[in-house]
Amino acid sequence: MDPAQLADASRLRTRATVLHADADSFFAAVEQRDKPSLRGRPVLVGGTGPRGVVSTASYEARRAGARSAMSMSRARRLSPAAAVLFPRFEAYSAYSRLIMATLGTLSELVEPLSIDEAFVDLEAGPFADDPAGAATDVRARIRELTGLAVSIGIGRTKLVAKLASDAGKPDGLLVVAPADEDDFLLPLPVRAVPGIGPATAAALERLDVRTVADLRRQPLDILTMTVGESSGVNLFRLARGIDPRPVAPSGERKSVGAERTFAQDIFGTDLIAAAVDRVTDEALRRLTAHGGGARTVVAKVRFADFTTLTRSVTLAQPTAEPAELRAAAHQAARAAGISDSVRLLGVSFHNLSAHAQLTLPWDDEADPIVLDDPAADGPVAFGLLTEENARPGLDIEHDTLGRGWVVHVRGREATVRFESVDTPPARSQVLDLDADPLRLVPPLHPEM
Ligand code: TTP
Ligand code: MG
Repeated sequence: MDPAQLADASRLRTRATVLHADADSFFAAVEQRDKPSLRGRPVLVGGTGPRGVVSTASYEARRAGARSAMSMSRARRLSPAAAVLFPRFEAYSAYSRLIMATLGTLSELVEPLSIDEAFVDLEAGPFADDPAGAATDVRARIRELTGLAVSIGIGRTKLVAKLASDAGKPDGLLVVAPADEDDFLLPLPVRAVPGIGPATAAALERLDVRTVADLRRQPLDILTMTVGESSGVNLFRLARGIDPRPVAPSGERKSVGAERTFAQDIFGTDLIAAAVDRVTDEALRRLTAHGGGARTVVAKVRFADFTTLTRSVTLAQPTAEPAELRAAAHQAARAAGISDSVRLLGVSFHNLSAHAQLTLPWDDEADPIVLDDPAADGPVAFGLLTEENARPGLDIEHDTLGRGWVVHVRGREATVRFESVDTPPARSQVLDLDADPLRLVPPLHPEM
């Protein structure tokens, strides 16, 4: 490959009109919004069981060192004052829809990347001449509508826009003009570049490459020898700020998958693994027919007693790579803790992306994220609150005392706070569930 041709940036747009928006500490910020007594306090959202993992930490808890993907027990030790909450995916989806709809007023071309993150192509809307004004305005409107802070970065490419929104966090807006791109990119550590995971970063470190400037000094053939042909080419281009990926809204389709009910219940690790493989084959065939890749793989398991469980694995980036998706399907199935007889197995792909083929080939280094399933069959059933179904943070309602949320339940004694998005902060109070039954209820949706 000809390095001069690869370094040719003439196909890139000339104005900084790619916008990247990412909500700050999203799950925790939604919790602080919906639970006024937690505003300004450290909050950890994630698995609340003994082996739980942190989904996200509020900035107050991050100051104490708590981070996404850390074990909840470690995060609690670092931030002992933190409120620890079980995720309420329904609430996060509702806030996400409002954020995405508001971004949609800037341009027809909005590409959601995750629940709280999207690219917007301002060239396709009326604000191409005033990206900073559009960003200031949209941040204010999202703040007004949802109470949430969204950081925005703007650049000539997806690469620069994403790095700029990271650099501006929290509650930031950073526009990187084409003339300032090198000043912005060159000092950044290569680890900050999306797609460069720990293994690639370690390989680069052996070449004494720590910053984007170091990376730019490496000849193409050294890079391809170090990390392989296609990754090397990608690194060579990214080091020069060359990233021609278009903002590409994903299609209508939300998921593809397959499921199978067995004539006879199956059990045993080997049989179940073989069944996961067969169902995954079918799901992969449908994904290939649909085109593109997926970021989330959901395994659905129905046991002989008809209880149904779903578990999902979300990868750091969308992929169309069958081996990666298959590994994620097995991981999700294992996370469902299959031990009993199984009646039905399903595997489906979500967070579909038309452009997974453009993701960087070294993406597989990032650890996948395992979440309790946000979709159907989740662990939350609405009905009367008991010690068994109680999870800290869930919404409850009392006939006369109104709406609030669960702090904890011991036996028939429930500690709750009666507050919601537009009430003053409430003190916690203890109720006897026999005298004062509480209903678990779905979250209130924020309105447009
Ligand atoms: P992020 O945007 O990566 O993180 P964040 O919004 O919490 O914080 P910030 O952007 O300010 O750095 O992820 C969005 C949400 O996705 C996050 O609030 C929780 C969820 N998530 C997980 O469940 N597990 C994870 O490992 C990560 C990184 C995020
Ligand atoms: Mg975020």
